[in-house]
Amino acid sequence: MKSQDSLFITLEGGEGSGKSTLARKLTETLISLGYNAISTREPGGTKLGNQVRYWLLNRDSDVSLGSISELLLFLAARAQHIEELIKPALDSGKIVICDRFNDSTIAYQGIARGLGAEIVENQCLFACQGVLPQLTLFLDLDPRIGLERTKKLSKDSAKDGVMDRIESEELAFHDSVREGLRWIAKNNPNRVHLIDASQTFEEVLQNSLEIILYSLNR
Ligand code: Z5A
Repeated sequence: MKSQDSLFITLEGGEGSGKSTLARKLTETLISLGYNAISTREPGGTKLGNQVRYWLLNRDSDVSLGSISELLLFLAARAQHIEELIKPALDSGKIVICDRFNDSTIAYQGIARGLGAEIVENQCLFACQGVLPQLTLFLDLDPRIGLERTKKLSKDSAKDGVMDRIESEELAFHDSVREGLRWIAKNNPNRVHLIDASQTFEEVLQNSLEIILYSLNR
């Protein structure tokens, strides 16, 4: 195992942009190169996170949710995720790759749901208590392509093309998420690296690895 400093990496992008596949492959590759790396996702990563995930995403759940409750549930799951998993892993020198984090909350709840980017960013900062990503890979993709990939994936996995509560929002909502993520990338050029997710998966993986290895060896 290489001696290394911890690194907190987040993956952001719309539905079907390839984040989960990339998180898996990056973790495997970094481990094969001798790094101590783990991957996790939001909402999720803890028992509370997985329960909150069910309420937030399952279309069959009979829990009704307004935009503010939705925001606070994402943040409750995040606070627990940081305390229970992310911070201990970073404190022990690991590379943590997290599929979605604060930028999703700012883009989905702050911008697309209309709660306000600044107020949501401040709420995120409160929930994170100083544990913030050093590097973010933003997989930028037209939502039309991403949603097609997701539909195909759910068909292939015998879910009969059923989309979750947020996936099934209007296309305009997903366009607004993409614009939001682009705006965040433009305002955080040192942290956020935009990757063209319409490339082949191998190209996306290669671009991502170059950015991470550069960051680790700096
Ligand atoms: N959300 C929120 O509103 N606020 C928040 O604060 C947070 C989240 C944290 C989480 O859903 C939902 O919660 C999400 C945002 C919201 N909204 N929705 N819906 P999730 O975790 O279930 O799903 P997701 O994050 O949207 O991911 P996804 O739909 O599973 O997509 P993905 O992870 O980006 O893609 P993938 O599963 O890796 O790939 C999809 C398919 O495309 C698969 O068959 C791959 O093999 C294929 N693929 C991947 N890359 C490529 C390339 N380059 N070319 C061709 N095909 C590819």
